[in-house]
Amino acid sequence: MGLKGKKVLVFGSGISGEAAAVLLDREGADIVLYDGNEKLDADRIKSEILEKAVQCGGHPSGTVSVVLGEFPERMLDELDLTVMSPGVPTDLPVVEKMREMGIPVWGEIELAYVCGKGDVLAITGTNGKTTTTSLLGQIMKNYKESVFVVGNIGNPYTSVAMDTTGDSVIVAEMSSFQLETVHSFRPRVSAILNITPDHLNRHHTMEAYIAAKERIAENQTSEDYCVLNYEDDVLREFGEKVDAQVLYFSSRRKLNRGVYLDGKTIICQIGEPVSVCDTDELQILGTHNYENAMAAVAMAYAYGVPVDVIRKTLMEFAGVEHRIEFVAEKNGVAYYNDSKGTNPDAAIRGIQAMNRPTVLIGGGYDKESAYDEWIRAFDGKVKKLVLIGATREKIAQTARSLGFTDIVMADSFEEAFEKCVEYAQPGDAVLLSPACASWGMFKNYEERGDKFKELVEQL
Ligand code: UMA
Repeated sequence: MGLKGKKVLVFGSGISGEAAAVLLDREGADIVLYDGNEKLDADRIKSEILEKAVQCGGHPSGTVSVVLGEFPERMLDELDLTVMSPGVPTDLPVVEKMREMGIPVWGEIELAYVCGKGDVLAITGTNGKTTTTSLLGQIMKNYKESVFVVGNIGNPYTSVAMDTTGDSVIVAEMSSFQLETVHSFRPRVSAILNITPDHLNRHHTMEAYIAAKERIAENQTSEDYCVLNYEDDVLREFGEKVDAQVLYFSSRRKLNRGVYLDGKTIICQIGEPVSVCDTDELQILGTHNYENAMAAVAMAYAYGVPVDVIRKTLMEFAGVEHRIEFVAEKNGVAYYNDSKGTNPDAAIRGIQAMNRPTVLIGGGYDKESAYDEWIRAFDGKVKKLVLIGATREKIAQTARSLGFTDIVMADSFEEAFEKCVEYAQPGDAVLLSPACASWGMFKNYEERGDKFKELVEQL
């Protein structure tokens, strides 16, 4: 679809919505940016978009309008396209109505893909996406000139789409929210790292969540590659169904074709087996991180990156912020920021990485997760659980029913931190790994992690 002169509604004015509006402006579309939050400042949003469009070398058309609050239903008749922000549910009645009226509903990823050029390497999965995306982005930067790392990692794909050329590589972290609204999106190499329950309040069922994740490969053909975790039953089965060439990775067994751990050595066997490096040469720790590394190896190798470049980058890579990040040791207590532990499965990995008695901050926004597996993973390591946010009562109930009673409630993040300082003894760890999203108390997990680090620094 040519976008020039088309009436396009952008739904949501967070970072994706604003970047999508800038891109659409540069494409010459007639844009209505809509956000349900009536407290936002429409004039500020509009001038930001026009300013960014100019900075990006565009010629703003001036046809950007910003609508806040109640959805302007009368506008539906005029729309040629709607572009959804990832956080906006795709089953809202008004979105259903758009579909019924035949208005195409794209996500901002689809828009960027249609407007951009180059090869896309896309990663999804419940956990490990950001680490794998960062690592693969680093490998690609050590191999090619024009590389963009985008998506759920916090950098909208739409913000770079116009800068891509046929020679660019786009390394994209994709959430299930973003995958719900792709149509022609076709990565050259895709990967699904693992699938465990998350975001069930949005997708309602595990089946729908899995189906969203699997859309990453829906347009791939036998010229493309799809990298999957052999140890995940859902993904192993999915490998039988995809049209792309499947490459598995495994931390538990040798594979005939794929990337696997042989003792401590990462072997890439796509053709002749090649030894990539040993896990003790990596700076990132834990089996889950070795799996992330293997997925990145498989993706890079499938794309044609020489093993030397992959090996060198793997050994240089120091991990990502907010993911089991060591902050500082204060008065003999080690402080770890795992604010990216936004679901129980991710938070289990946070606990597993601790090797000291741990005071743990948990709780936050309610995504309708179950917390029993996470509590079971405490495994005698957690000496006190400090709970915050909307989920605190639910978590406390689950914990008590499983016999864990060392629980304290806090009314604010600062109070939770103070309690941790009070309970932690020299030799202990304080871990922020809440098993919940930050929403309701913070804008995002980065803001929560930054606050934690600020409080540690102030000690
Ligand atoms: N809004 C409405 N109506 C609604 C819901 C939201 O108008 O029914 C409006 C809100 O008022 C707000 C805007 O939509 O102004 C927010 O849009 P958004 O939630 O899509 O947020 P963005 O700032 O655009 O950030 C999004 C991703 N956010 C979500 O998926 C919730 C970011 O992922 C992503 O980095 C960014 O696009 C760039 O692509 C964050 C995230 O938490 C990190 N992702 C989830 C996760 O990792 O678990 C999926």
